[in-house]
Formats: sequence, C-alpha cells, structure tokens
Amino acid sequence: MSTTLSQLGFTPSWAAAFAVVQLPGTVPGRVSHVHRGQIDVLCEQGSLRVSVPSTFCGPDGPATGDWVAVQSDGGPDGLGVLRAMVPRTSEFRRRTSGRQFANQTVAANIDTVFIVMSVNGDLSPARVDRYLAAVHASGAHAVVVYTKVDLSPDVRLPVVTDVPMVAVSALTGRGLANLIPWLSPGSTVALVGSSGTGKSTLANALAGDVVMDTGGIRRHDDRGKHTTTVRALIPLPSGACLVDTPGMRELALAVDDVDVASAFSDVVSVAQNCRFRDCLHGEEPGCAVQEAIAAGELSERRLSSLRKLQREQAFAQRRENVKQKRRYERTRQAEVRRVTPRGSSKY
Ligand SMILES: Nc1nc2c(ncn2[C@@H]2O[C@H](COP(=O)(O)OP(=O)(O)O)[C@@H](O)[C@H]2O)c(=O)[nH]1
Ligand SMILES: [Mg+2]
Ligand SMILES: [Zn+2]
Repeated sequence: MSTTLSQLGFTPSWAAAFAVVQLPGTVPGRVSHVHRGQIDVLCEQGSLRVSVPSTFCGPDGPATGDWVAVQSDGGPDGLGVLRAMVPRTSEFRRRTSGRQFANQTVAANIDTVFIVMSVNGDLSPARVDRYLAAVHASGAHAVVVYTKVDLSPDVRLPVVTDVPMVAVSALTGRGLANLIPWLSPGSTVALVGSSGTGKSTLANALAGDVVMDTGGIRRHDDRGKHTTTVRALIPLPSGACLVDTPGMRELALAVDDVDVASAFSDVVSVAQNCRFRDCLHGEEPGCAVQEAIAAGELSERRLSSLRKLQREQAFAQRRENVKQKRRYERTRQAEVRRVTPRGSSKY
C-alpha cells in the first residue's frame, strides 16, 4: 500500500521545516515504528527500513511520529540511512520502567492525545490525572476516551476536569462519531493507555480496516509482550493520522518534568487565595484549597494526584542528581589519571 505524504500529516509547515534540514539525496518520511538500531519510515515510495546511526541513538533518538530525512539506500544490508530529524512540535514522553530512570519519547508531533480507559476495567480518575500531566508536558491537547461502553452501558463516567470526554464502543461503533472533531485532515492523534483498554481495536474501527493486531487481556498478560505488532502510524480515511502505542503498565512522568503543578491549573488557581503564600493545604488557617474541597468545588483527588506526582518527580530528580554527580566524578577521575602519568605520584 502506498501512502502519500499528506495522508501522513505532511502539511506545508512540515515541508518548510523539512526544507531547512534537507540534505541532498534525502527524502522526507515519517517514523512509523522504532526497532533496535533501525526504524520503519513511511515515505512517498512506501515503507522503508532505515538504519539509525549511533549519533541519533539515545533518549533523543527517533520516535514514532517523527519527521525525518532519509537516504533510501547506502545503509548496512541495503537499508536506508537516517540523515536528519526535523525538530518536533510536541512529544509525549515517559520515564521507562526499571531502574535506569531514563526518558523515552512514546510519540512525537502529536496534536491530540486520546487517553484511553475501558469502562469495564478499573476506572481510575487518579490514573487519568497522571496521563493528563504527561499530555500537558507534551504540548498536545488531551481527550479522555472511555472505551467498551457496550459492556457497561449504565456506568457513571468520572468527570475528571474540564478536559473533553468521549464514551465509545469500538465494537458497536457507538460514540465514534464524537471523535471526529479531533480527526481533521493533517492532524495527528496518539492513543495512550494501559494495555487491554482497546487502543488497537479503536484504531481498527477508526481506520475502517484491520490495521492493528488486537488481543485479549489474558493473552497479553500470559505472554508478557505487546500484541501491537503491525504498524503504529495509521493514515485514517478522515485525513488524520493515528499513532497507536504499546500499552504501559504504569505511566511515570519523564525525569525532567519538574513543573507538575502547571498541569493542575484547577488546584493552582484556587491556591492563589490561600492566606499563606507557602500554604501546604493541610491544617493551615485560611486555606482556600481545603475550603474549595469542603465546598465541593475542587475534588480532593486532584490535590492528592498533584502531591503524589510532585513527590515522585522530586524523588526522580534526586536520583538524577546523584547519577550526574557520579558521572561527573568518573570523568574527573579519568582526567586526573590522564594528566598524572603512571607512577609519577609515587613520591
Ligand atoms: N466489548 C468490547 N470489547 C472491546 C472493545 N474494544 C476492545 N475490546 C476488546 O478488548 C481486548 C483488548 O483490546 P486491544 O484493542 O487489543 O487493546 P490494547 O491493548 O489497548 O490495544 C480485545 O479482546 C478486544 O476485543 C469494545 O469496544 N467493546
Ligand atoms: Mg494494542
Ligand atoms: Zn492552602
């Protein structure tokens, strides 16, 4: 199947940005999949497997949704070569699980992030708060999409904040039309959420075709691997482009997302009326936040979500500082060894 660049969201402003980085002998393309040391790039000629030179590796390397300049040949084993990355307009990032405390860009150049939650699973407003904070940091807009409403038609959906909320069933098609406002030509939407919430099924429904592998929750858990194996970048009939992401067990904010409060403007704006500037919104007299919670104008959960994320980020920052200090000391020791010839310090 061949795809035109405009179906992938190549707007005139991207063409202009590409012209800036364009190198002779390269073509523009959009990253549809990231493998180890290689990426799949959709371009005018179709899908290209492209090798990623080591200068592009690491946390700032290409992610699904990136616009890149590729040379269609010249790589090892006849692969293409990544030559340049076009600067991003937005990036949805997370901290990888495990002890590395490294950041990962899940999707780049996203206009709207659909936070996908299934109504039959554990509907967790606290988790939505967490995703909302990550979307806020990404520079994209957020929509909460509640899926599988056919399973629990009477469920009461939690209203989280003033973020748009849409309830759908990918199986019956109910509610899908309400997503149209975010699927205009040239725009890119990313689906994020835990695995099994129905992201790939929703992608197939919006594509009107089976473009993604979907799997039961059980099969996914048993094998402990993602069932999202087809493409992650899907041009939709509406002219929008969709990015499906592998499910995440728990979303941790990127290590350097320090300004968590900016994603909680509802809490912050009320807090401006606290009597004390350094109010911790606990037992202090004249705490406007506690007053708003008592009056039912602010949910207590929003305050606790903010606090939890702030604690987590402070911890991640301390870890990061220790890591950088160690790295600095290692380089310094290496330098000392380099300028001090072996044996010269003996006497
Ligand atoms: N009843 C119902 N099941 C759904 C719906 N959407 C997805 N599912 C099922 O939920 C399971 C996980 O779906 P999948 O799309 O693979 O989830 P993903 O991990 O988020 O990509 C599959 O068994 C789907 O058939 C829906 O709208 N209604
Ligand atoms: Mg999936
Ligand atoms: Zn207060």
